[in-house]
Amino acid sequence: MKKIVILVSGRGSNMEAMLAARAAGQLPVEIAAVISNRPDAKGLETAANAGIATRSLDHKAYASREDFDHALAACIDEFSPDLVVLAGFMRILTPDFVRHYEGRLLNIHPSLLPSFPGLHTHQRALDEGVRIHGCTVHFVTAELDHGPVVIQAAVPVLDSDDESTLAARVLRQEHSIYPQAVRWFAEGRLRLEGGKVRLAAELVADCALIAPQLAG
Ligand code: NHR
Ligand code: GAR
Repeated sequence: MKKIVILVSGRGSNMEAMLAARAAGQLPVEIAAVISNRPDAKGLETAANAGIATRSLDHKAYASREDFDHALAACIDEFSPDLVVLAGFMRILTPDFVRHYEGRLLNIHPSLLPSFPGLHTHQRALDEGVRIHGCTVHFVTAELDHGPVVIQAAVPVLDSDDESTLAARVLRQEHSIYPQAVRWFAEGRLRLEGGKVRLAAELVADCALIAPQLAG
């Protein structure tokens, strides 16, 4: 069975979605460890309660990004994972770190990339007035939020939305597509080849047609 290490910075609901999928027999992986750059991350507590090894490496204790990433990679590699999963991990990673995990480092980003890379994606989507928003699972490359896309889910943006209602709608989709992507990897159906995603999987859905909300 493939081994994964999950990196979190906070709440850890995407990590919980992986635990739930595993418990339901839908994610054939060994979750070797959950690691956080924030010692107080709720996700660490959740993982420890589920009997998973946890580690925390406070990025503020390191003099540079390179030093932190070096220590982080050493910590991860103690578990010799096949795949490293960023789940709400909030530190930009150095090119050396990314290269070390090439083809075995996934991220979930809360927008339909290439729209809205970076932070505060839901508020920016509202400010732009887009009608469709969503989330993206991608392989991580050195260029932030620009790696090859594995799977995306779309949600409508409603006139009544604020940042938190929109974030909640997107988050429900994150909890569905991220375990799916990790499952494909675990089953050997998903890989990065020459900088492109190769996926041997059935079509998940035909298409999503999302119209603007009717006024009134
Ligand atoms: N690293 C690389 N090289 N490439 C990517 O695609 C990465 C990455 C590290 C994290 C997740 C990403 C997201 O999905 C991710 C993708 C953090 C920031 C950020 O600005 C931006 C994007 C993402 C994660 N972080 C600030 C920093 O200075 C700190 C912000 C904070 O601590 O709240 O690192 O959105
Ligand atoms: C998720 O919405 C994830 O997509 C996003 O943060 C949230 C983490 O929630 N990630 C980023 O913004 C990365 N910069 P979680 O901790 O409950 O999984």
